[in-house]
Amino acid sequence: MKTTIIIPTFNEAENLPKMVSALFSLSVPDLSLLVVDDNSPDGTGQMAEDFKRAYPGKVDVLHRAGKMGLGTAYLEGFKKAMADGAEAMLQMDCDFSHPPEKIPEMIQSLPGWDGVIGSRYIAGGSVDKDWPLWRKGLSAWGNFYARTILGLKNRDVTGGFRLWKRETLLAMPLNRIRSSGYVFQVELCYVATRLGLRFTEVPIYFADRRWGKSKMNRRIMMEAALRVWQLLGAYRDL
Ligand SMILES: Nc1nc2c(ncn2[C@@H]2O[C@H](COP(=O)(O)OP(=O)(O)OP(=O)(O)O)[C@@H](O)[C@H]2O)c(=O)[nH]1
Ligand SMILES: [Mg+2]
Repeated sequence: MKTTIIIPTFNEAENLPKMVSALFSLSVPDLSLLVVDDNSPDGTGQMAEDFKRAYPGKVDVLHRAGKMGLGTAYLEGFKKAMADGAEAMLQMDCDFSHPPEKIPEMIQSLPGWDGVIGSRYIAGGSVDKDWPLWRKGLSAWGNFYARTILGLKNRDVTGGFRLWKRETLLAMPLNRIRSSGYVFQVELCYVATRLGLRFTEVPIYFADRRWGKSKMNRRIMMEAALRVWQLLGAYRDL
């Protein structure tokens, strides 16, 4: 199965080389990487070009003019990966919060399901053990908030470590997705659930980023809090 890992990047120069070697040391056949870089000032995009040359046919890069958010980065990434023939697409962050070593298990779990969620909130999954209580609480609260308002059955609906079958993404009206920050993950999950698509969850340990800076900010959090309510009205027809 031709599997493309899509990684959006903004200033991940410290993480990208480590990520590329972690991914290509996995024993997964037919794996390729698509980096979607938003003109990172730290040169991540150029670095990705260098990897593209070093791993011909295995690494590709989509360059965008500036920081335009996670949501559109993934939508453009999905489109390109599908045009290039991907049969499955995996979303993940570049900061090692999503453990690359879980990818084989996610791929093995895919048959019989429309997608696989790398999950912090099922038995065996967890968030960084060194996070202060408020941070653990905020993460759990955000997930509970979205699940409850939208009536979602999956346990981790805010995480961004997910494997999709090509057919699943093709069945979804991706041109209607409007979220820009990480609430994009909730919107995808909600649309898929409205369509009756089904996901299995594989437990992951979500470690805090060790290198580079977080892109989380108050605007992205506000967007998430409000957007969840908007979603209720936006997809009544599905
Ligand atoms: N292309 C692109 N990538 C982005 C953008 N914002 C974040 N990213 C990438 O998306 C992934 C997740 O971003 P993080 O900064 O880790 O955000 P987060 O995981 O929500 O926050 P932390 O828990 O603090 O790490 C990383 O690979 C980022 O480089 C963006 O606007 N454009
Ligand atoms: Mg992160």
